[in-house]
Amino acid sequence: MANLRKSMLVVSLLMMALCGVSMPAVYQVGDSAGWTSMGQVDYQDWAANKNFHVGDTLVFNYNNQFHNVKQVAHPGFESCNATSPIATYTNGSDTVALEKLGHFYFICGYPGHCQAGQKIDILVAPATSKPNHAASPSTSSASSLYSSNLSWTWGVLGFFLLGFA
Ligand SMILES: [Cu+2]
Repeated sequence: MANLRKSMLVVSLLMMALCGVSMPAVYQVGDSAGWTSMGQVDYQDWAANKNFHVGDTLVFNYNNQFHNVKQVAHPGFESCNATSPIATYTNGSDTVALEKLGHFYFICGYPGHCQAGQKIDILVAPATSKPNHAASPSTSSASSLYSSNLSWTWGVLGFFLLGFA
């Protein structure tokens, strides 16, 4: 029975790997510049070439004497109003889990910093919208959606069988 369990585990892991189920990623906001108002970083540019998925993590690194991180709703993001944040982070090395789909808006709550560009809009998209559809743009999203679902089915099936083997 042990061999069957092992091979089922290998098969299910292999299916998940082959079909491109992406592993959670950790993003340091602004890369080495971190979370700053000094103008070296265009945070919309920084976010624009990344694909954020549920399960990914953001890390905000900054000097907490001069900055903080306020997660706000869309109006607060647009108007740089941090008076009713959804969440506030002040450690200086803050980890934020992206737990659901949709927009996450973050601004610095210090006066003038958001206006100076210390604000970021993170769009968490479904894991199926991978950037690898250059080869056949018209059909690949449908097929990758299918294969991704299939791989999850196999993965779930594999673990289910493991539990009862
Ligand atoms: Cu700031």
